This record gives sequence, structure tokens and C-alpha cells, in this order.
Amino acid sequence: MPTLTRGRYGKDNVRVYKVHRNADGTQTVAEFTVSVMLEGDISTSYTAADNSIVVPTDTMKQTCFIIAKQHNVLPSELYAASLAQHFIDTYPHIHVATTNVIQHRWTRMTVDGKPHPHSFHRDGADLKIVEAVASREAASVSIKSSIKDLLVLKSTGSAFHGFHTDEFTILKPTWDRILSTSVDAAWRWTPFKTVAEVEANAAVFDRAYEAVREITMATFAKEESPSVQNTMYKMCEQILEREAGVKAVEYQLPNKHYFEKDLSWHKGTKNTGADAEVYEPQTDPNGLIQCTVER
Ligand code: AZA
Repeated sequence: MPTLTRGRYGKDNVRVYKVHRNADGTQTVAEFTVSVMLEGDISTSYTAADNSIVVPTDTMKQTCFIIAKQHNVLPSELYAASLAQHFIDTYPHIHVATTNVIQHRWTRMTVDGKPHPHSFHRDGADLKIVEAVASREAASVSIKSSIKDLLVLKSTGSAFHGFHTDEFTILKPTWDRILSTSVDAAWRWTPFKTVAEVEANAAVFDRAYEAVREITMATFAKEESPSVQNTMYKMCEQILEREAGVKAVEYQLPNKHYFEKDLSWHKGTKNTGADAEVYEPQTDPNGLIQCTVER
């Protein structure tokens, strides 16, 4: 007899925007794409068509708006946690609620040398993403904050040599290469007992986000990188040192290759080694380097 071993369901891609009208006349905006997934005593909805226990996914979508209206949505850790905890508090048969809040960048414009009170621009494709998991059994909210798709490139200051070689190796060691990657970095917080505790840490979440961006870019730029592996480990070390509430850091870095082009076929043009100026960016395949570093 078949057995339902796992079932969870929810609403994905809920678009939410909120404006905050500040006392000084300026406005602050936030735009999110949200997902909610619920787990609990819901197996008979799958096996016996019992819809009485199904909180409709449309109700989850409406909840995204109501919680956004009732609570601060910034930092997004607070919105994700408030939303997840709502489902645990409201529905006794729901035991785990997972929310994923993707925050789209809206950075205040500088106009005539001054921050504009209500105009914003997208100054990068990178996203801040927060996952919150509210658990009835653990009586806690676990939060993972992250940055995704932060595209960076350095034109020198990166090497890769001394690697293992065998009869399958054709890669040449290099002491000077282009390094480019799209940064996915995540940092897991020591779980919080309540949403109130999350709210009390609001400033810490913002500070950590800025610290991760700053550490990632400064380390990438300043370090003479011997490998992606070592450079990402150094980023993790610094984040753990800087933020006491962070228990683990994860990085995923694709190594976006730029290949030298031999142009000697054209009138003996020198374009390799120290003469290399024109390269061919590769879309695929790419190296993919991942790590998790815990306290
Ligand atoms: N790490 C690097 O930084 N560069 C590489 C690798 C690697 O594992 N493999 N090829 N090139």
C-alpha cells in the first residue's frame, strides 16, 4: 500500500509592495515576492479528499497583504518571521510554516545632490532573500538571510596554480587571471524564541546585510586570490567574527570563466600572456564552488 511520506503546500510568487510615510515627509518603499509553504496534519487532504483541513492558498496570499499592513515589513527578516508565525498561531493543525521573502532593490535617488524624498531606482540586480521557518514543536523561528545574484569581476589580482594534475589535466596554472562570479551568500541566525525577539533585533539584521555586502566586495577586491575556495572561506570567517548572532555562513560562487584568445592568426597579433587584452567570456560550463562555515 502506498504511503504519503511528505506533503506540504502553499502560495508562491505573491507580489507585495508597501510604502511607509515617514513623519519628516519622506517615504520609504519595499517590494517583495513572497512564498508561503505549510506542513502539519494535512495528510487526509491528499489521501481522502478532506478539504476541511485545507487553508486555501488564496487565504495564504491574502494573509501576506494583511500581515504587511499590520506589521513593519522592514527589515524583511521581521516580515518573513511575522508571516510564518501567524500560520502557527492561527491554525492548530499546521506545525511548520516556511516563508520566503525576496526583496527587490529600490534605492533612494540622489537628485541635485540630495536624497529624494519619494523617488527610487534599481541600482543592482542582486536580491535580498529571507527564509523564515516557524515550528510549533521547536517553539522557535529559524531565519536564514541571503544575498543572491551580486555580479562582480576583477581584472587582475587572482591566481590559480599548484592544483592536482594527472593524465586528464590540460588546464595551465595561472598567476594572473580574471575572476568573476555571481555571489550567493547566506547567513543563518541562532533561532529566535518569538517574533518579538526578531523585532528587537531589527537593527542587527540591517547591519549584518550591509556587513556581508561590504565584506564580500572588499575581500573580493583587495585580496590576491589564490582560489575561489580560499577567498570565499575568508569571507565566511569575517562574517562570523563580525556578527555574533550568525551561527553559519554559506557561499555559492560560480567561477565565470574568461578565456584568452589567441589572435596570432591575424598578422601575428599578440594577445596571450602578458599581451592579453581581448578575452572571450564563457556562458557555460562554469566552475561551481560551495561552502558552509559554522561557528
Ligand atoms: N578553483 C578555482 O578558483 N579555480 C579553478 C578551479 C577551482 O577549483 N578549478 N579550475 N579553476
